Amino acid sequence: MAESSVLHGSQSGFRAGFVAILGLPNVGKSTLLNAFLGERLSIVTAKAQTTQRRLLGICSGPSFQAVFVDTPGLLDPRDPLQRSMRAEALSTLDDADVVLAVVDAGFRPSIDWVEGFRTPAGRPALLCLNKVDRIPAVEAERLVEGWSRGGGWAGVHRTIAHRGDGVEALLHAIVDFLPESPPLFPEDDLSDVPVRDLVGEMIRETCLEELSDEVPYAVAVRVEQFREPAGNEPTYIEALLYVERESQKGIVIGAGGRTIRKIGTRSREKVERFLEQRVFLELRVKVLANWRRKPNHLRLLGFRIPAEET
Ligand SMILES: Nc1nc2c(ncn2[C@@H]2O[C@H](COP(=O)(O)OP(=O)(O)OP(=O)(O)O)[C@@H](O)[C@H]2O)c(=O)[nH]1
Ligand SMILES: [Mg+2]
Repeated sequence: MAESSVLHGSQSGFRAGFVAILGLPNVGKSTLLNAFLGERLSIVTAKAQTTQRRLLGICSGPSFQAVFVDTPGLLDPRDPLQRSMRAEALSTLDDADVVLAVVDAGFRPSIDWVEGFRTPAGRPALLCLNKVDRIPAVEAERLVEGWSRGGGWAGVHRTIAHRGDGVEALLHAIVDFLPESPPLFPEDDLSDVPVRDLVGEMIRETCLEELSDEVPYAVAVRVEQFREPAGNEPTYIEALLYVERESQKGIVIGAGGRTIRKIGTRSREKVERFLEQRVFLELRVKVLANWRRKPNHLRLLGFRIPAEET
């Protein structure tokens, strides 16, 4: 921080700040973050509640640094894990310089929900209508016009996040509302999340893709070992997959170990692409009874527990 102030302190007009990305589950928040960065940093799946913790994605340009904070989708929590997820999402409002509220055009979100959302922030909030490929163009236009007329919003934008449509314009609009400030992070940094945790997330993403119903939600991943390559050897990564019950352990392993092998192969391919290195990935499955309901277990797995539950 001190170093970057010295490096950039004399540059006037540089803008930097935190941008909280908030919205209901599955609206495309993580896809948007990745589109801003041009990098597949945050995990994305077709299933709701993919993101469980906040994740910084640092987007640095010649005259700005937008520090995006991807958050878990806001929902009415049903268990301690979901309470942790909601608290984590809402806590990002405290530090946000700009709020980016994302809604899914396909759900024709009501104006009440959209308006209620903006209230707690008290700082510039932009509204992003994502997935506009799912509704006729005239309807998207009508929604954007209606919400823009309502005032209040610092801007209303349309995007198709997975294709990158509208993302550049949205980024420019966000940067206009960032405060004048030197960069907050070194400009080469992509995130504040350690690489081993990003690897854990890639494994969890694969579990969400390969397992069905409630099972993938009962999987928590912890990377136990991460050894940089020595000479020609691949990077060695060992991860534990925690499930809540013996029966789930059987499902994750699959007949003759087929499922866990597939999860392992697909995860390894993702990690190799991300690290641009050869990887040896070892997965083990362990039962941590009802971890989603137990604050102590959640803490062990690195989740923050809201103050009222400690
Ligand atoms: N058709 C369409 N699909 C999209 C668009 N943006 C994202 N998606 C898809 O929507 C699904 C959810 O995307 P995510 O980025 O994981 O959504 P999220 O809001 O981060 O979800 P949670 O982390 O569960 O809160 C994925 O299958 C994406 O590929 C879009 O503009 N159009
Ligand atoms: Mg997400």
